[in-house]
Amino acid sequence: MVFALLKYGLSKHYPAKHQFPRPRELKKSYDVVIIGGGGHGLATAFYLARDWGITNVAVLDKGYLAGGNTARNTAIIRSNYLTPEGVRFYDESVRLYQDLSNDFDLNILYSERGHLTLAHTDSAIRTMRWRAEVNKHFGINSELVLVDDVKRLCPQLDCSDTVRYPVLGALYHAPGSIARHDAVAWGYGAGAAMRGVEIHQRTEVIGIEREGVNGTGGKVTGVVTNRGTIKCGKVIQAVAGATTRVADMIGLKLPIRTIPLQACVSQPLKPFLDKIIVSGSLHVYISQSSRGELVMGGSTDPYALYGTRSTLDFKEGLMMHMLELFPYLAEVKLLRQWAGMTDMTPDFAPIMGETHVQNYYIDAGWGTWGFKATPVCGKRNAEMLATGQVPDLIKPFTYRRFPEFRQLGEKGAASVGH
Ligand code: PYC
Repeated sequence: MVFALLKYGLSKHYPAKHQFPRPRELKKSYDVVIIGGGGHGLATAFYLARDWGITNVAVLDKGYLAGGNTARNTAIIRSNYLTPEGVRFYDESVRLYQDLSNDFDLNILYSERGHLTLAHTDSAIRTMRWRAEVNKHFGINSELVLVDDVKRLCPQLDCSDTVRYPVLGALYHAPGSIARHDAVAWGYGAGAAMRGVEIHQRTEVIGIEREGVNGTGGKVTGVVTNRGTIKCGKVIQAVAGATTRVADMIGLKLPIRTIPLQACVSQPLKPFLDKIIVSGSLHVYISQSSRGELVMGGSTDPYALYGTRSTLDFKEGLMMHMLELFPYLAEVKLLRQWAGMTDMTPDFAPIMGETHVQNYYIDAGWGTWGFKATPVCGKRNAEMLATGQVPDLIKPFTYRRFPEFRQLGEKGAASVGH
């Protein structure tokens, strides 16, 4: 073992490739164009190539690879949702995540921690019980636990009854995990590129070409970019934070509001917190990364904005609530603060599947749950693009549910305050 490690350390030929193939000129046409080189776009390209042998694919990103919300989340993975549609969907994602390091031959630092969503009121206990029952019905490991079990599971938490909002219980979801978000993006991107997919960064989509637009959406035929126009068979957009602006190019109006979500990390500390803790009422979520940093966030900003600036207001509010749960962290320093842009839908569920334009598909409305959905989105988007059939798992997320009054009601499963 020691010699193997030494040999590996001194070798110039590491198994992991450090470079993607150099970008070339855009080709004149592709079978599939994926708009958005974040986790969902790259995962779609990966499964298209690996599972369906479709490699005449271009992934276009106006910035750099995985530089949007894939780089700006807090890397929590869970399937303890509230609606049957949500639970089934995220369950597949969790199962895919569990094998991802093997699929990539790259360690994504997947770490199963157990996830506690704290309840501080009777009505929160009722929602946790509801979630636990729906979860169990679909075979998901979740249960309602009362305060003594919360103390046992996470002795680091202040569970005394002298605080402003004493902990009454929690939804405990043992499979709740964290992973390294940039490794996930890298694994999908490298795996797709290795199989022949082209990844074009700094390639902004500025228009969509269609034919047969006669009072209908018509059919997509090409994509106009800042580097020229390309023809294509099918297009999917996966551009969290810019969804409405890209959808506008095909005249699709979506009920999405884009709202910043801020987060931060502390200086690294010795490992002391293995559970992921969420308190919707206190607007706090926290986990400790494998580097020892506390990864923390709270609630979305109170207004819609296309911006990723950090505010003092957020930091003050979050720390005030954090110290109610972990009073002994008062001297810990913050290291970094950032924001992502969340595309919020009215029912807190995503928008996926076909659009009114033939062969133009959408992957959107990820609010504050996009990272955990990355593998299932990639896998099912790829199936949809390859077969032309919308998979059952994503049918409920059609944008048509809004005009047809079939909203899903996933708000009770949000970890983030709104
Ligand atoms: O839905 O688990 C979640 C989450 C945590 C932080 C942002 N979203």
